[in-house]
Amino acid sequence: MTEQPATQERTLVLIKPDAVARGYVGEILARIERKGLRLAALELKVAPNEVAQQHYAEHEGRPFYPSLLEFITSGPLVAAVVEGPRAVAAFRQLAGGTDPVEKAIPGTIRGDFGLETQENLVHGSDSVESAEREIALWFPAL
Ligand code: IDP
Repeated sequence: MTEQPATQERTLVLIKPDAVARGYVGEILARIERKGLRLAALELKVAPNEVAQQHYAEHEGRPFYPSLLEFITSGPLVAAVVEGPRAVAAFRQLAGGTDPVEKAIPGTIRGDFGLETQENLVHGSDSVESAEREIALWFPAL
């Protein structure tokens, strides 16, 4: 029996302000494309406060929430819709775990380029449901 091709998914990727400031946009987009994922939308912008708050609403009340909002709105970031089979999990694998030292292994974006849990270079949606919510938030016209 032949394996069925995985269904197409979309995920929301952010190349966070630390990665933009350090000049890693090209490197990160290249890793996404080399994996075989496709860019369906791409925008460089400073995140408005309301968008940042809604994006990280699940972390409201956590000790790091105020500084996370300050960081994510601190300079330009790149927001992207990335498409492909199992795109949500595929990008989470490329990104590596949240803490770049303890959880992200070398070979991943965070494992190769990060040292700080907050300034950890990228965001990728954690489920198909989160992805659809986040895509509607960052790309209302899509
Ligand atoms: P994820 O980005 O790997 O999905 P989440 O737990 O959803 O991780 O956290 C969202 C973001 O909040 C992280 O990527 C990181 O920037 C920040 N963050 C998470 N935990 C901490 C922490 O303990 N200290 C500082 N920042 C954190």
